[in-house]
Amino acid sequence: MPRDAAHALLVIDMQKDFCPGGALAVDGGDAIVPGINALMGEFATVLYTQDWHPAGHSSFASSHPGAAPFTMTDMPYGPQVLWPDHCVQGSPGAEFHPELRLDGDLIVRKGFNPAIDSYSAFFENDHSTPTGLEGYLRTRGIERLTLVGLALDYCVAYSALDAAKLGFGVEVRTDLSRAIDLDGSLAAMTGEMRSAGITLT
Ligand code: VGL
Ligand code: ZN
Repeated sequence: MPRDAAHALLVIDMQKDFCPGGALAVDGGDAIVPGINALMGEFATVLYTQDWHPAGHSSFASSHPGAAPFTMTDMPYGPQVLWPDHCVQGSPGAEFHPELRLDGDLIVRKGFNPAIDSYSAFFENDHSTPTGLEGYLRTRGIERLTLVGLALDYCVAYSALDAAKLGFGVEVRTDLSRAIDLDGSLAAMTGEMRSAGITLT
């Protein structure tokens, strides 16, 4: 039995590069695929995000001479983690996990602007450039979201926080998500999500 039509499932960045063996692998990233697939059966509306960077993206450490991955830099829009090259448009690592069900409704690509990273499904990291997802959800009558996927302390958390800010009811299934946990990011983002009234399950 699907849940009510105003409640959608948002599957964040379940791509090969975020799974073991990938360029920015999250521990246990692939272990959540069967549970996510099963959960899809409970929702009438299923949406996905796909991290989708051009080669040489400004969030890649390789684009900053001398910079190591997992260090910080200052971008015009604020502090930014420098990542290993990952989810390059058209590369195998940018593909979804091969066992992920892909019979849902919409795929939102993000991170394609060379100068701005985009953790959230709603806004780029300048917190003002929209992806268009808000309009899609509102015109489809979606009022509540359940989030799953990768990574809990980056793209899942930023998406959940923006969704809550925009007035959607938000639940994050932490059992169907896995974290990168860089310098305490998991504890920090968990705290922020709780303060924002997001249900962590
Ligand atoms: C992500 C870092 C860089 C994520 C994406 O999906 O959480 N993290 N790009
Ligand atoms: Zn990325």
